[in-house]
Amino acid sequence: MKLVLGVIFVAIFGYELTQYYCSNSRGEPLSNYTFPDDFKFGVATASYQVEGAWNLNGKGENVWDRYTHTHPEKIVDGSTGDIACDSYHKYKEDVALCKELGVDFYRFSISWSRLLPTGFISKVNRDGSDYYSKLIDELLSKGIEPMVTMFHWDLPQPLQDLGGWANPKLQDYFYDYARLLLQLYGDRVKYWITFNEPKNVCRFAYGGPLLAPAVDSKAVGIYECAHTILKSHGQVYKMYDEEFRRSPEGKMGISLDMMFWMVPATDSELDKEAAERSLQFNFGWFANPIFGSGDYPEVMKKFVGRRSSFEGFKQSRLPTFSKEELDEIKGSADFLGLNMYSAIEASHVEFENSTDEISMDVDIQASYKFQPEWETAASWWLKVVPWAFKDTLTWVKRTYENPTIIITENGISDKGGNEDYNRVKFYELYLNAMLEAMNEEDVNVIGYTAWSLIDNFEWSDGYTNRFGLYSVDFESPERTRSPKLSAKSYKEIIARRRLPEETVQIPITQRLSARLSLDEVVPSSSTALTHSIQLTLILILTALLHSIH
Ligand code: GBH
Repeated sequence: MKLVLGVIFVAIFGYELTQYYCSNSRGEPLSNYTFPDDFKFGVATASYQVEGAWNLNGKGENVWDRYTHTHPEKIVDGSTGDIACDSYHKYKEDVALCKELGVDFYRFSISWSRLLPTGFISKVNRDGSDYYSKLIDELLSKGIEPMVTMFHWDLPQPLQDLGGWANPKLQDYFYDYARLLLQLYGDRVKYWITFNEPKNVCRFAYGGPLLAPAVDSKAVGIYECAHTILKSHGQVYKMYDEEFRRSPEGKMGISLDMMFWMVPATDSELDKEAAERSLQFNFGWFANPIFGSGDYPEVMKKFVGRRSSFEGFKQSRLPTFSKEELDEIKGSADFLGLNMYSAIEASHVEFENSTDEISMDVDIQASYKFQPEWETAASWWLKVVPWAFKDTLTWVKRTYENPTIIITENGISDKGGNEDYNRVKFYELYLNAMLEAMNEEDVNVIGYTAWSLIDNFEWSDGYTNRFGLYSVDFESPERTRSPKLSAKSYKEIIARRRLPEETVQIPITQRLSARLSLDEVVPSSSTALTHSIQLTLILILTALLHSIH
């Protein structure tokens, strides 16, 4: 009896232990597609999230400096990017990590106010221009291509004081800044991204309290912001194309986000339309003018127009482009940068006659919820839905006539630690879905970027949610970087140019639904069941073993 029980005991515990210690034991099968030889891999960061040195050597104040200093309560842990990962001083270490991973390119962004402390072209901060010059040279000397984002959310405060992106004048100031970047670095940088996720800038920084400067203008400012950004992008692309493109390899694009792939809640026509409409309002808003027919999506014009007139506006709250502007914006990109993350379910909402709220949310006429069985990352909005990546890519290909796509961000958050099995698995599953889209749907993806190289300041989540392939010790003045399991697995994928045959097996103690507190996650019922059965068995066995003694 004792022996039998002992064997069962060892079987259950032993199984768990092997899962924990043998990182080689694998789970679900992956496709055996390989990455094309010329496929490029990279990693990404953004200036405010990693640089620190917020007021050193002539840097000016930006909206994130102002926001975190004056509204610590808006940041989950009350933190700031004052020091962050201290990449301003440790950029050589960051480049060394890129080298260790074997990536082809490093995507980083330039801090506008480090270069132009006032935001305007009249005063260039020499220290700032040197800093990025050194970073670029360091990358090139290690055989890594720089991919530069001109604007990743840290707008100079003096420009915000004029209304920020809701002010059409910003187009001129962005033009001056972009021109300077092209003059300074155009000879060495082949990949340019004008804007990172303009939708999130407009929706969250001008339409509510989630990103700095948290202007609350969710019916008007939100659309004006997008309008200025689209015009700015078009104008800068034209300048690049006409004056700065050094070789056919020189490329400029924009990074648009699929924060949520939209899944119709039911099979009804109305819900299907609500999902498509939501894609158009969130993605088509920027993609259709640049990559599509060349204006805001028809469905946006219709819905915002109808709602605006119902509210008493003489003109639609959705602005209109002139013919020249439309021409300049249409086709103004050599590639579509896609930031891929999560998915959500969309349902139709009837036109609301009785609400006082005027907002883009009301305009869209859709409501959203997550499917309870989707696993969640540490960030509430980030659900692990790999097939959404394949569906997104297929939809983007069909909707925008097969554009050249670079995945400029993809990644998952957790609460930290270097044994990040969930991240290893996330990358395996998402890369697998991407390979399926490339091979089964002929989607033209030429590069992929993991977000992020290192743990960093995750906007209003501060340092509570971590996305890095390398961890950063934020307690230590050294901001010591160390590799997580995911760094090793990403490195191996890049070197072998293929995925392992099966996904990594996640130790039970590390599984997403097991690790997060209940209010953060609804555990998937099957995992919860397995856990409770296993636990009960272990308890019964322990009791039995005791009683035998
Ligand atoms: C990207 O945004 C950003 O480009 C990058 O800087 C960021 O670190 C990364 O992804 C991970 O978030 O919705 O309440 O959390 C992805 C979408 C939009 C998610 C802004 C976080 C902040 C407010 N992000 N959002 S909230």
